Formats: sequence, C-alpha cells, structure tokens
Amino acid sequence: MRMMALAPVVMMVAACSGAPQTPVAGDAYVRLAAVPGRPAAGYAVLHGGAKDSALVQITAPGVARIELHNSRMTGNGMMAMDAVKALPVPRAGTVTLAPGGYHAMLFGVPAGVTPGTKLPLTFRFDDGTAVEVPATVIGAGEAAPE
Ligand SMILES: [Cu+2]
Repeated sequence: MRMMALAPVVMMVAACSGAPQTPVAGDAYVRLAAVPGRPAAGYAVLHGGAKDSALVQITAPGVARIELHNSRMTGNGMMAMDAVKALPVPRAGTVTLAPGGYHAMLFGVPAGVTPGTKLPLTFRFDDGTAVEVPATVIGAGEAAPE
C-alpha cells in the first residue's frame, strides 16, 4: 500500500530532473467540447523554476480568449468553476492542470483546430518567462494522451 502511494511521486521527480531556473510547461493537451462552439479545456504540467512564480496567462493563435479556471465540488455535488487570475507555481514544484482541478478554458477555438492537430499554447509566468508547448488536440470523448 505504502509503496504504491509513493510511485507517482518518484515519477514526477524524474520528470522534473535538471532543476530548471525558470518555470517550464509540458505535456499539454486540449480537449474539444462535445458541442461545437462551446469552450475547449486545456491541460498541462507546470514545473517551478529556482524561485516561486505564477502562471498568469495562456494564449494560442486564433483562440479568442483563454481563462484560467479551477474546478470544485459544490455542497450539492455539482461541479463548479472559478476563474483564477494567477496560478501559483512553487519553486521546484509541480502543478498539474487536469480534469477536475485547474485547467485552461479556451473560448472561440478556430474551426481548423480538430482532433489530431496540434495547437501551440504559450504559457506566460509572472517572472516574464514564456513557454510555447504544442498541445495535442483530442475530441470530447477521447482519453488524455499518454
Ligand atoms: Cu473551466
């Protein structure tokens, strides 16, 4: 039991090896909405640099607006989302944007962004770092890419 609980932690440390000086983003993917015209959701893994920082903006070519959201359960078991201005990324820490938690909400996704394409997401941090990551685009019902 204890060994199984430890395994994911070890994997995250390995993925963060090399101790970046500035924040890094990776493993990005975008899940399109089931209904055309509805916002898509963006996910990624962020690694902190040598200092505490915060993710303050995500942009993508052709996408009208991208908001940072956090999902939470309401008292009556419904999922609600709050917009967040900045997502703290601790020094040498890992922050995962994933279904049910922090995510990007992409409004006005161009028609050419379809499953199987790549959408470059630019992650901007409060220290001025900007990281462009090619996000894998998947359909509404598809599993997250490995
Ligand atoms: Cu959202």
